[in-house]
Amino acid sequence: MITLNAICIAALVAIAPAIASAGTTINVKLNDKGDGMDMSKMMGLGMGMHGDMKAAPMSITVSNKFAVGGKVTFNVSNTSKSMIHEMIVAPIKDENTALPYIDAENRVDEDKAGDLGEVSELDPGKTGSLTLDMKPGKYILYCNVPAHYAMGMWAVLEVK
Ligand SMILES: [Cu+2]
Repeated sequence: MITLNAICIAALVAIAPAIASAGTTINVKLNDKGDGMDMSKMMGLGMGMHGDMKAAPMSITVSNKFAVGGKVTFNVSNTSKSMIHEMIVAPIKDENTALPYIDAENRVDEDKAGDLGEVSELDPGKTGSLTLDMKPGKYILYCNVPAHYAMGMWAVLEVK
């Protein structure tokens, strides 16, 4: 019995760290409403821009808005039929403060916002993944193809 117990304990000790380090997996979808969208009227929908998000022609949806601190894996899928999208991860203070923006280029200033990692420029229908070691805090996932962020392509993730 002692031997059996010892074997069981050894097995548990071996398995436990594997479970603890598996981390959180988040499925991320990069979405748009297709070629028929009227893009000209759909700006001002970035974080903290106070636009009507229900009207957003583009979006990022996440399977989970919370993750556990440590390893976080993002499995990213571009659901678009016609457009390139990407996912960039940056830390944020809160959900109401606008990200630094380059108006002339119609996109977020990635350097000022702080780029923790990205799955860049996925063709329509393609997938990619990214694993980050994340500390507790709030983060934004956004697409920085020109104008996409302001058309609603962002989501907030909280790491606890
Ligand atoms: Cu995009």
